[in-house]
Amino acid sequence: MSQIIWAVTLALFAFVVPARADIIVQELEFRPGIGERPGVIFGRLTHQGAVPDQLIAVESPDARIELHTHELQSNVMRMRRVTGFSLAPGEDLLLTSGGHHLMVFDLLRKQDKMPLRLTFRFENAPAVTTDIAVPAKAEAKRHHHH
Ligand SMILES: [Cu+2]
Repeated sequence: MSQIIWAVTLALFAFVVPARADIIVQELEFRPGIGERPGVIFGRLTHQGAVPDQLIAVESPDARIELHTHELQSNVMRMRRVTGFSLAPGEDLLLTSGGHHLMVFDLLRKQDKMPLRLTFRFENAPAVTTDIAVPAKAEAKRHHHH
């Protein structure tokens, strides 16, 4: 009997302890674009794992999200789309003005006050899905989309 209980306990333990370390997505802020211009998302990603990881995509049912960075080209800062952001163990990845950021294209407003749903996909860590508030200004600008 005690052997059975021990086996069940072990099975539960194996199930509960995550095999992959989580990445915390926090301090998200959505700044809508003016008119038809794309919006931008800032925030902070905290990597709790022991091995390097990478943010490879951010998906949304309500918009197309691109990963962008800023780069100095001929003394001019320009935005450039990238395929991923590196996440070093124990370090935060900052999504910030003038640095790495998320660009929001083709924002679709299904109903008023609906938040923007984002799914962050990583090379190793489990995906993180979170909702981000859409400021009222964006709703007013979204009377017509094509
Ligand atoms: Cu950009």
